[in-house]
Amino acid sequence: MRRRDFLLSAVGGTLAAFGSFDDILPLNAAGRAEAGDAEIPYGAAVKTELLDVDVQYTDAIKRYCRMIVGEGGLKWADLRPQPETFDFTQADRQLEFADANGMTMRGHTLVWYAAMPDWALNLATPLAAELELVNHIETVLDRYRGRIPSWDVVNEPIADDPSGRDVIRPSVWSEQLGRGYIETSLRTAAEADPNAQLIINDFNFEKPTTQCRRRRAAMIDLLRELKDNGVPLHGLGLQGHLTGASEIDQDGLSRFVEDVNELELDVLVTELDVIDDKLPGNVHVRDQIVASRVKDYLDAITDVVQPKAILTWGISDRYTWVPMWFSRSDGLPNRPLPLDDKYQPKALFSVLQQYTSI
Ligand code: 9MR
Repeated sequence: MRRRDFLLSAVGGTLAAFGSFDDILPLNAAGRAEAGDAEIPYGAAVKTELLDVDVQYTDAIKRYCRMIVGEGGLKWADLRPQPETFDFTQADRQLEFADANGMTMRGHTLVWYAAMPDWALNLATPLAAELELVNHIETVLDRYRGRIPSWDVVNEPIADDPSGRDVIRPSVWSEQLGRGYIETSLRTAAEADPNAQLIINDFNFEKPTTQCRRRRAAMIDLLRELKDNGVPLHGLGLQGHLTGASEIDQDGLSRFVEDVNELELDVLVTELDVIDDKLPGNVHVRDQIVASRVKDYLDAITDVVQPKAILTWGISDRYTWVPMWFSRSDGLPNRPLPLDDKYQPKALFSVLQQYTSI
């Protein structure tokens, strides 16, 4: 039963047209009590070089997070500069920080098409690719077995706009091994750390577009195939890089989460933020829209299941990936995250308080 069927959103469509929405958010304490059955652990992606260096940043992570994930560090480009080298410096530092502060750490990510060193992009045969893939997963999980409990084993496997037979995103792994690289990765991970939570992580399921409908269908097909074949897989990570200028397709998203749930897979929100390049410049207006998108998104998910974790991709607008790809044409800084660049909580923070431990 979906909560939305009997609990009408206070904000919902009101903001959709960027109309009048002054002071609808932040929501009050009553909203918090209604919205969640239990607090969902909150976490954030961290930049290794800032930990215990930028004091305000570090304090914010310590104060609000129960969980961290490295924004980098475990990606092949960081870990595998040369074929024979594993450089664990960043990931070790992140884990040490998590342990010292009573947090858990998620592992991001074992297999991705991007952030790859050249030598790995040039793996030229199926045998070479499989040997490297298996060796990589075994080596990393051997090192962190029992210490990093949850892994984005495969990141972004679905093609941007899946159609026909082109459903899997092109990568060196799919080129050499076909879609079987996903099964191989999961089976290798399960053998290397039988207790780890193994996740497939992907984005762009939430807009009211044909593309997103296709992406949801392709992901459900993939998850079903893996489950039918007895492949070890425990959940789906919804990245949640929301597009501020687009409404959330709440019905489509809820149905998708129902399908995932029926496959007995957990749901996590792994990289939440709101891309605000096309939103109005006015900061108050922008922050309200950003917050309302996240509320719509989390309502649609929590109507069906409680995610096992909700992590934002960064914590403060001071440090965010968004301007790398989505800088604003008016030159104003992006505001995608729960704290502003002075570490003050924004409307998005209040929304997260309704659902999470933040
Ligand atoms: O935020 C990350 C950025 O700092 C890196 O340069 C980039 C490439 O490694 O990856 C970004 O994080 C991405 C994540 O790993 C996967 N989902 C999309 C994220 C934002 O691009």
